[in-house]
Amino acid sequence: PRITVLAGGVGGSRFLVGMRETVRRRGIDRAQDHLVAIVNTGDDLWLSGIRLQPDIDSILYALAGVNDAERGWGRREETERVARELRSWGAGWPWFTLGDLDLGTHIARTGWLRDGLTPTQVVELLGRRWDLGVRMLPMTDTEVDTLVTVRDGDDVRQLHFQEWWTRHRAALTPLRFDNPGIDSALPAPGVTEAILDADVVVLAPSNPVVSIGPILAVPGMRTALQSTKARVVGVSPIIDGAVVRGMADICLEALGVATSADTVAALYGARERGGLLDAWLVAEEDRALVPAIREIGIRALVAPLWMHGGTASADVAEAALGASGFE
Ligand code: GDP
Ligand code: FO1
Ligand code: CA
Repeated sequence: PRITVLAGGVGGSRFLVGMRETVRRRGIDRAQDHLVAIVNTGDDLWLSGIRLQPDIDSILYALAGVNDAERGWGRREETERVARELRSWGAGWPWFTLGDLDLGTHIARTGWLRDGLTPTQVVELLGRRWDLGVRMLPMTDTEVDTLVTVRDGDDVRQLHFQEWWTRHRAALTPLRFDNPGIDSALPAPGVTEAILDADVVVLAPSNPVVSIGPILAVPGMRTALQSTKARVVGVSPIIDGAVVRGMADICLEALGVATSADTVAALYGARERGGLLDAWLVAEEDRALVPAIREIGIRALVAPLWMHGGTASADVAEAALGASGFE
């Protein structure tokens, strides 16, 4: 099978670990020949002259088994000696910690970029260290930021997504999210083909606004999803009216979308009616929403959606494959 997954950080990496397992269960050794991840780069940033790619790194570390699963980002057994030095220098953001091991990744990446490699080539190099079993592609090689417009008392101002989330813990009410310049970004090499040539395309249970949103905003992406012969299956990041973790609920509110598995399905829309989804997986807790989702024109299926651990993630991935009609 050729499986292409659109993914952000935590939800994306948990799902990809499961999907890799389902591919390997089918007796396939080189899972990376069958499984492509198109990864959000909207929350990438420059800090102290270093290029960070939070969602790429979350997926990289999780597939390599070196991630801090509890915290949800960065490396396991991390130390922070360099971060303390940076704080003493007043360099970077004092509320944004670059771990020592994580910095190794950022320095390698930044060096390769300065040598003239494209982000796609850099991601390919990062992926070579471990047997990831997934081919990672950044959504675009164009640098795009995610900016959040917030209301701050009587003021309206714009700040970087990382500042809004990591520094303010989403406490400032967001009015909108923007990716300036994304209208002139191009899909990274291989991205359009990965969608058009797939047997199955999955929208991972990632943040619909700041992870899947930027991927879909890259010009050509929606057209590719609408014209692929593959079934497009989405997995709900919302269970029982709540996020599993993170701030997708607050992001959705800015779009005027309720935090519910059916409203997120409606946000993506039915492929047969100009939207993106053929099928949508919801948790047992959301069984009552199935008729409403079918009403929108999307095949709704109840599936296990809790991805706590590799086996649980594989069950979710199996359900997504099942929903695609491709076993
Ligand atoms: P980020 O870039 O690290 O914020 O991660 P993503 O955008 O990939 O994923 C964030 C989303 O993952 C959140 O909206 C969560 O609700 C969702 N998520 C995390 N764990 C699970 C899980 O076990 N099951 C499901 N269905 N969604 C999950
Ligand atoms: N999240 C935090 O809450 N605090 C941090 O200091 C922090 C540092 C950090 C460094 C590199 C990296 O790749 C991710 C990092 N994150 C940190 C996670 C990140 O801000 C977000 O959770 C995701 O980007 C959300 O989409
Ligand atoms: Ca992210």
